[in-house]
Amino acid sequence: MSIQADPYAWPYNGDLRPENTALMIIDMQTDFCGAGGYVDKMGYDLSMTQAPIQPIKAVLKAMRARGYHIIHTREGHRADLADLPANKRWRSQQIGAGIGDPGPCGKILVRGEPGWDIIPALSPQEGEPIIDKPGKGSFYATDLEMILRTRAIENIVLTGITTDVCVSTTMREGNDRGFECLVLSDCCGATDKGNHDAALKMVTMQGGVFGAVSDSTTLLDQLP
Ligand code: C5J
Repeated sequence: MSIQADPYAWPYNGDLRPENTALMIIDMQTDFCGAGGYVDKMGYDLSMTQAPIQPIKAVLKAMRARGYHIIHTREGHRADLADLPANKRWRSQQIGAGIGDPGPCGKILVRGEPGWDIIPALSPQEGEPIIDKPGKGSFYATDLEMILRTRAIENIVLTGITTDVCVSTTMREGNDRGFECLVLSDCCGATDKGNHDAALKMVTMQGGVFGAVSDSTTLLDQLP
């Protein structure tokens, strides 16, 4: 069983089953796609990070119904900012969205604040792991790899925001660890269309240097 994708039918070995495959939904938080959140405060066009909400919802519904593993992530920091590198804080301040500073959705990118929460349209269900991460990649300083290995998950379907930052970093981290990764183009969004397109194109080089690219329509048609 496999899904039509670029540059190869995914997964490479045709072993696609609910038991060995996870849907990852990365950082679908108000801070990245809602009014008054981090991305909004930086002045970017929210329509681009909101575009994947409905496609992800459809994929989530289908994969949940078939018993696939579902894993959510949230980027955010401790309330005392002990896990916030000084350079990350400084850079966010330069662009007018200081991490840890008060905003319309509470303290920006701080755990427990309203802006940090996953948007209601994609709320996790009981039993679906949520990975809290301080960085862009979902593997760094988290227990994601342990959860994947414990559940014998080999394949990861990546969705979420942003394509060029947290989705891309997670895909690269996962690929280096031997996980077979697929990213769904319409289930991701970036703050810049060129960066979205480039991040997806990079995946397809070298025979699929980080995995493969497909879209929600194809996956929904072909998902076993
Ligand atoms: C960013 C993310 N862009 N979730 N975070 O800072 O992609």
